[in-house]
Parts: sequence; structure tokens; C-alpha cells
Amino acid sequence: MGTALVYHEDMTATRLLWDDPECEIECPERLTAALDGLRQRGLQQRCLCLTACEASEEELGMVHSPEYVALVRRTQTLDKEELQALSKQFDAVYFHPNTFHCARLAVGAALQLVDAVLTGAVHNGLALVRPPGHHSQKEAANGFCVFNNVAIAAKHAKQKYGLQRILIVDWDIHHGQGIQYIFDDDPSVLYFSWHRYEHGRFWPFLQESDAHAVGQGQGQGFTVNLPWNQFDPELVLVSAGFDSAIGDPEGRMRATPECFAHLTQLMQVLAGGRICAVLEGGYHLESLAQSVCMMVQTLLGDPTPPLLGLMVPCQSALESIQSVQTAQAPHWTSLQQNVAPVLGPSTRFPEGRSLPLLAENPTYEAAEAALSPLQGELCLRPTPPICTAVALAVPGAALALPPGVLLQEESALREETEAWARLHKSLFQDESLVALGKILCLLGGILDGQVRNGIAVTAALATAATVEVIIQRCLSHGAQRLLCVALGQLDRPLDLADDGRVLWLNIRGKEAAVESMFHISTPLPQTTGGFLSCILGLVLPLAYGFQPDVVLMALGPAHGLQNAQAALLASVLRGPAGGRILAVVEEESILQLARTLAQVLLGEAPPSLGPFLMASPEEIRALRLLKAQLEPRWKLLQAAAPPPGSCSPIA
Ligand code: Q9C
Ligand code: ZN
Repeated sequence: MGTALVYHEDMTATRLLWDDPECEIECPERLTAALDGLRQRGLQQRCLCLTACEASEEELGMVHSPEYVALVRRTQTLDKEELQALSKQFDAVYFHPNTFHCARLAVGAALQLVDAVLTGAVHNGLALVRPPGHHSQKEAANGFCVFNNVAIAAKHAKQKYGLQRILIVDWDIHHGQGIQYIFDDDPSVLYFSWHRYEHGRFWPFLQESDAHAVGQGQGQGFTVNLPWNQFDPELVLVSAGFDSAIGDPEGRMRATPECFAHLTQLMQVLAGGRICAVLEGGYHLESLAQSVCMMVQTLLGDPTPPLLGLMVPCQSALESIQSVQTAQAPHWTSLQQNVAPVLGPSTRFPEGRSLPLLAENPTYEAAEAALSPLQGELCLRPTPPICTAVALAVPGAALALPPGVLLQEESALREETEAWARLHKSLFQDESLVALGKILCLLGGILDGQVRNGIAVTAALATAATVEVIIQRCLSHGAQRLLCVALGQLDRPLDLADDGRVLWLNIRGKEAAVESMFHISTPLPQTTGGFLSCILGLVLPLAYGFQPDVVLMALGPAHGLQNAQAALLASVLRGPAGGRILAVVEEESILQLARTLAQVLLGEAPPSLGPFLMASPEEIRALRLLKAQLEPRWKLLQAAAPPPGSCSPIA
């Protein structure tokens, strides 16, 4: 089980035959650059490489009319002048004698990827295709797109595999209006798109790209901008455009390649990790190649590199999120319990404001200049030789570990272990001292970059003392910032300085409390909705905002977490610190828990949280209270997801 890469070199055989500055960016080199990047970084070799076959006309017919398919088929025999004349009938489109062949291969590649994932041959995958698809419509080519690859893939997944809920995440910089039209009244396909809009002044200049478009008829509420609303998809299709990436001449935005690793990782907690990504836009060759590598690396289960930069959402992004919530609220009860603050009218821009962004964006050139020094450095971060290691207090538990996990047998030097034990005046004896020695050795491996992540099983009653030692060891080893997410009865070590190096987040107890901006307590929610809100609306923004270099997730006595909840938490915490996470669990709770955590740390999707329950009013009140107090320091909380409510839109 791994990651599929679907491709056919014939898809480089279509190109622009005349002068057209708008279309020339959609060139064959896009595919070769992406593929070379994957090859150079050794990523292609780790994938299951599949050769694309042409889709049949019947398959094209799931979305397109026979007349339109016939029209595209006829382009095979047209001369240059005829091709140019036909292209002019559409917006931002060019035809080539090979277009029909390439476009059928592109659809075929998307279908093969869905087959590979849904038959269980692979976990996930990427189809590297041209032409792209998301703008194409039943009877029209549009925006370089000829056939709608992803839409046909969704129909195929429904028809051939009987799927009932498919999520399409479209992160191309342009709105995929083609996909939106095709599934407008279909509640089984949730289309989520984020795109540059500029109040209608960014291509394709459509009113229906705005937040108020929520779908029609039965499909109302299934054209959405928030993936986290308990649709609970069985499959995730990604319209993976990379034209929002830094340096892109078309999108002129500044997403770094790392952003795509994190986007991919966030998608991986959905649908049991069944992700099929299909290339859409992306026109800066080097930026495209790097972004594709980031995505494939994450699909393969590698840790995500840390996100750099200021962790502050911009006002205009907050406004967009706010209007989506307002527009969707009638269709999703989850969005009616919004904990996000409502923006006052004074902060809203008038509809017809002038647009500094579409004119020459002064930061764009700077961004492009910044790209070149980034290049070599990016993927050079060495991947630690060992993925996940487990230090066990009880040797018998090793039987429950999944394959691929290294059992930590080695210990730190006895003198060193004893020195740490003494320093913390704690009663480490015999068994617990042996366990501590192994844990110190495992931690050393993580800090030195030999091991990506790990699980430390402490002897009974030794968790709190072990956590103290781990914190001190991290700080003395030069960790700048350590995030501790502590569950159950674990107190913040008393002698720990509140100097911003450790962010202590305790999830337990009855009261939400902000002792300081770096010492926060919140109750463990008892509902699925409350738990998701806590993880996605509080822990995740705090973790990304803090930018830790190590994450410690400690499950102390009476932590009360179900295995699936622990798995989701660990899975989310893999993101912020480049995957450097150490999970500490107490002996009594191990076996199945350690196994589940190990699977997630290896890169597998967390299991389902089970039946959905709305967040309770008290849970929402606690979260609101914390957000209000923490927002001045932790700005990402402003953009946090609202607490999810019911499983389905209101009928
Ligand atoms: N001056 C994709 O990314 N260009 N298609 C509009 C207006 C058309 C983009 C430029 C962009 C089409 C798949
Ligand atoms: Zn695009």
C-alpha cells in the first residue's frame, strides 16, 4: 500500500501553435518539470507508477454531451487556422491536433487513480495530467480545460463503486466553475473551492464564484467553502492546482511549497486517507515542481516541513470566511453555533472598493525574487533514517505494534539517566529508571534528527516526572519552543519559567482557564462536535501559531481519550513541528492505544471518531471564553473553524 503516480508522456504532446500570451503558460514543460522534480528527489521511485490509458467516449459521456465530444474529436483533423478559429469560440482555450488524445489520457489517468485507491491497491495518489479539467463544462472548453477530469472521476466513483459521499477540494487559484455547475444540484458531491476572487474581478469573473453560491435544489449546502463540517466523505478528490504558489505569473499569490504539504496533510484525516489528486493549474515551472514534490512527499507519509512566516490571518481572509459561514449557516446547523467573532460592519470593505492587488502587486516581484534562494534548500532537509520508534516499559506490548515501527532497545548511559532522575527529585526506580533510559535515548534520536517521531511508554505513576525530564532535556538541547499538549492529570512543572519557550496546553478538568498566554487549560469535551472544535478550533491554531520545534503529547492518568480521539490529536500535531512529535502514554493505557498512535505517526489516516454528537452549550461556552482571552496573542484563533454540529444539512 502506497502512493500511485499516474502519467503518460503523450500528455506533453499538446501545445499552443500560435501567439497568445494568455494561453502560452499552459505548456508541456509543466509536466516534465514536475516529473523531473519528483525523480530528482527520489519521490517518483517510491510511488507505484501507472501508465495512463485513454478514457472511453462512454466515460466522457458521464459529464459531456455527445455533440461536444464529437466537436473535440474533430479537432484532430483541423489545420492551424481552423484550430485557432475554433479556440476563439471559448474563453482562454487552445486546441491542438493532439488535444483529443491528451484530454482523453487526462481523464483516463484520473479514473485509473480512483480505481487504484478504491480497489485498495494504494492509499492515495496523484495524476499528473494536461490539459487540466476544472473549468470545463458539459458543452464547453474553458480556461485551458477540455474535459472535466475530476468531475468525471467523481461520477465514476459513484457509478462503479456505489459511493454516496464524495468531497472535491479544489485548491487551484481559480474557481472551478465547471465542477460547480456539474454538481450544483447533487448532494452526494460536496464541492469545496477556495480561489482568488477580488469581488468578481479575478478570472473567471463570475458572480457564482462568491460565497452566496451554495448549490441548487437538493444540492443546496453542497457547494461550500469549509471542508470541516462533518460531511464525512468516503473519498476525497483534489483539484490540485498550484497557481496560488509563489512565483506563479497567473495567480500572483505567495503560497510557499510547504503550504501544499500542510494542505495535503489536513486532507489526510478525511475519508480514511483515500485521496486522489489531479493536477489542474500551476505555471511557474520550478515553483510547480517544488509544490508537487511537497504534496507527493506528504502523500507518501513523510513529515511536513515547518511553516515559516508570520502566523497572522489577514483581515480580508477573515471577512471571506465570515461571509461563507453566513451563507452556509441556513444549510449546516454546525455553522449556526459559530464561535468565531462576527466582524463589525466598520471592518468590512465596500463591495466596489478599488483593487490594489490586480494592479501590479508590489510584493509579487519581491516574492519571485525570494523564490530562487529557497530552491536548493527546500527538499534538502534530510528525512530521518528512522520513522517511528517506540520505547516500551513493558516488553510484551511490542506484539501490538504495526510493522515498520522500530523498537527502542538502546538506553541512554546509566549515569546520564540517573543524573536526570536525581535532578528531578523523583522516584525513578528499577523499572521506571530502565524506561526513562530508553525514553531519553529515543528523545535524543528525535532531537538529533535520527528519528522522526516516537512513542514513549512510561512506567505506572512515572508520567508526570518523565514529562518534566523530557521538557528539561528538550530545552537544554537547544529547542527554542516546545509545545506540550497534556491530557489528564498532569500539571505544568512548577519550576518551569513562563518565558514563552514552553506552551503548556492542558486538556482536562472542569474549567477553561488562561493562567498565562503559555499556560492554558480547557475541559475535555464529551461530544464529537465539541472534541473536533477543541482540536481544530483551539489546539491546531495554537500549535501553528506557536511554531514549535518539538511537540510533546502526553496522556497522563485518567486522560479519558478514546483511541480514535488520541489518533486525531496526534495526526493534527504532526503538522506544526515538522513531524517531530513524541507521544507519552502511561503503561496501563497502552496496547491498542500505542498501536493506533504508531499507525498515525507512520502517516496513516486516523480511524473514524464514530457517531456524531453536537457540541454542548457548555463546551461552546468554554471554547468561546478561551478564544476571547487568547486571541490578542494567538491571532490564528480568529480564523478557527466553528464547532461542527449535525451530520447533515438541515432538510
Ligand atoms: N487576464 C487553470 O488554472 N487566464 N486555468 C485568465 C486573464 C485564464 C486558468 C487571465 C486562466 C485559466 C486550470
Ligand atoms: Zn488555475
